[in-house]
Amino acid sequence: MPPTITAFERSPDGGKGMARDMRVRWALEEVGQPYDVRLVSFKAMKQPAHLALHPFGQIPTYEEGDLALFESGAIVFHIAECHAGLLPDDANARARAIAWMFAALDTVEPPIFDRSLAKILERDEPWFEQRQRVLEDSIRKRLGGLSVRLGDADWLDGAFSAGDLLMVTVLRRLQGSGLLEEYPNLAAYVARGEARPAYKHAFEAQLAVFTSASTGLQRRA
Ligand SMILES: N[C@@H](CCC(=O)N[C@@H](CS)C(=O)NCC(=O)O)C(=O)O
Repeated sequence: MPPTITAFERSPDGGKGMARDMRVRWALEEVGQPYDVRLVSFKAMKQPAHLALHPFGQIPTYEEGDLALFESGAIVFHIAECHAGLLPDDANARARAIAWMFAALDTVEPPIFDRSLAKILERDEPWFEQRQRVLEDSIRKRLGGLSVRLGDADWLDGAFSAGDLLMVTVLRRLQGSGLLEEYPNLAAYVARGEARPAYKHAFEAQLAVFTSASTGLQRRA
């Protein structure tokens, strides 16, 4: 049986691939693992059946045999551990790739996500513009460090890894903001990630959910 992941029945982003099932789909496509997708509504995510899988009532989740996982980073890590192609064999290189996974989710994503959330929830507050500037400065600090480290390399540390996969998905949230474009090597890095066949397959699959009237199960062979 292929693993089953969960995704939004109707993604609020309208199919832009910003929801975190995108990273899991991409990882599965990179390693060539077929998978099923169970589509869940916002209401269903807060019901006991889904809460048993995900304590916070969110997507994505991952089920395979006796194993149920939540947290996109943990799921991508599990996929990378079980299949070749997303983590190097050399122990030190592997540890560094895992460090980049944490950097993406723990250091780079928070200010980027806070900015997006503030745009939705705080737009009418009198201090909105000021807070946006503060968040954008925090983002620039992260992008500056990342840009210097990447330099003119294709990927963060040698071959493409799960660290790059997560970093690209995190940086994508900045597209159209002008912030990413301030760092041409990072904009090119994101474009390189998006040009990978596995990324394209994953993107099309999540878009197909949005554009079709399907609810229930999606199968990716
Ligand atoms: N840290 C979690 C975050 C999960 C998360 O925020 N999921 C969003 C979709 S991208 C969600 O389910 N939002 C609906 C909600 O929180 O009710 C992860 O990486 O999996």
